[in-house]
Amino acid sequence: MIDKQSTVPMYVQIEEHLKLRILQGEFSVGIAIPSERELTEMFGVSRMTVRQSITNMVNTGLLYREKGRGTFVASSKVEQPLSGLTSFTEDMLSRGMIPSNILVGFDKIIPELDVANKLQLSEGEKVFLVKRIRYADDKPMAIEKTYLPVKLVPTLDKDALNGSLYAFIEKDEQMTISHAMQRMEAALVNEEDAEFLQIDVPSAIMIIERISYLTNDVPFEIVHSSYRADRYQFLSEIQR
Ligand code: 16G
Repeated sequence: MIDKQSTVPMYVQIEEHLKLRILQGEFSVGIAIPSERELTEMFGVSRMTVRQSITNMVNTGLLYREKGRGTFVASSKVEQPLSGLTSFTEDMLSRGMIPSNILVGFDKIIPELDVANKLQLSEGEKVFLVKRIRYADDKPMAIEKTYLPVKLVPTLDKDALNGSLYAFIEKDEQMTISHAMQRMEAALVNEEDAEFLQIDVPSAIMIIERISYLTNDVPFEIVHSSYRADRYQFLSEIQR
């Protein structure tokens, strides 16, 4: 299968071979490809060569690694439009995926000045600081750190946060979510978040900061989200 005399490097030949088998459906989405050891035997090359091929395919998004489980064929990424003010729950349900959360932090704190200013709070006013890992079909997609003024959502509790925050605000609290401002930037994941997202360090993530407002321009949340770059693609329509 591998031509060791060829001018095409062996790791490239292995990549081509694996890509072909993915294309032919022999290795399908979510299915583990053979282990590094098996591939090493299969191709009669060194483990380093196999590792280089796999790493390249992980970097281009064709494969993904799960700690302790193996390397899998990646599904095409979630396409996230940047035009609508939707919630994670709505986004996943609309794609036929099942959303779930793990609440890893829920505190009532006096926020730092920057957060207090953005939420238009006076000195000493408290916020809920919520940290959730967001899953789609039991796969980690994103981490969200959310600040919400306590005075706006005093009854917020763990039950509400295990479901949809936006549903709690709109249905239970009968408030109207109106608009938001978002900024995005690329980053490398840190150790702690890599654990939560089940990715290696360093992997790319997309960070989004969203400030969302109720009607009358009342800010009700600041969210710092870290999205897995291998699971997301962001889409916007532009006009000339
Ligand atoms: C989205 C929003 C986040 C919001 C959350 C509510 C971005 C960048 N973030 O993830 O601001 O708090 O949805 O989701 O889009 P939920 O209603 O499912 O809890």
